Amino acid sequence: MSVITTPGTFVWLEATFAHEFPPAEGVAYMDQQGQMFMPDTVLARTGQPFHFRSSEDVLHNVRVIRSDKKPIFNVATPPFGSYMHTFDEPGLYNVTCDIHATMRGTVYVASTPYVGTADERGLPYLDLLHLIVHERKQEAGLTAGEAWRIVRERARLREHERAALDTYAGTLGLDDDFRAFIEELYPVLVAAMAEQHWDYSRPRWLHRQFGV
Ligand SMILES: [Cu+2]
Repeated sequence: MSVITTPGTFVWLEATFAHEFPPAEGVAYMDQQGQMFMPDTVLARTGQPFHFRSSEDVLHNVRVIRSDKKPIFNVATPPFGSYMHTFDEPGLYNVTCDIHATMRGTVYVASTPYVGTADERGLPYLDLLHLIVHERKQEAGLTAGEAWRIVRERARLREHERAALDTYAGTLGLDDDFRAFIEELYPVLVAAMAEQHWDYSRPRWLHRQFGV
């Protein structure tokens, strides 16, 4: 715990939620190759141009549905064609092709730049964790604590959620112990993000929200 609760780390976390962020640089993309989405998991920012493209001589389409089932778009991507979209809202989006049922992709859209770009080991992982917990909470009307337990227990995670966490941890080079550490500490880190200041009421809030 002492590692994470150093003042410097809290300052860093405050910055993730308290400020306007510069727009994302560059274009995010997901390709269609070998009748697969490549890469099949992409992290993007709200407002960042997202390029869905096809690099093969096969007719595909791209259907994007948010995790709460809201359809976002459905377009054909002819051979070597492409489609540009900008995600306005953070969340988890499922990508499928109706022509090839096995094609599946996932796009995570974050409102902060601290997804996939930060150097701080483990903190981008926290953002992804937060996104998943938040999504679960919204979908099912769960408390934050219940949603947090679903993520920690793993067994009740959906396949794409588990895959995203695993892929991301792999990309960041996080070992299982470090992941467990971040997951265990999640309520404390969220409390710090939500409030900006660690004050005397936080322990009570933590108890109410997470039962810790
Ligand atoms: Cu296809």
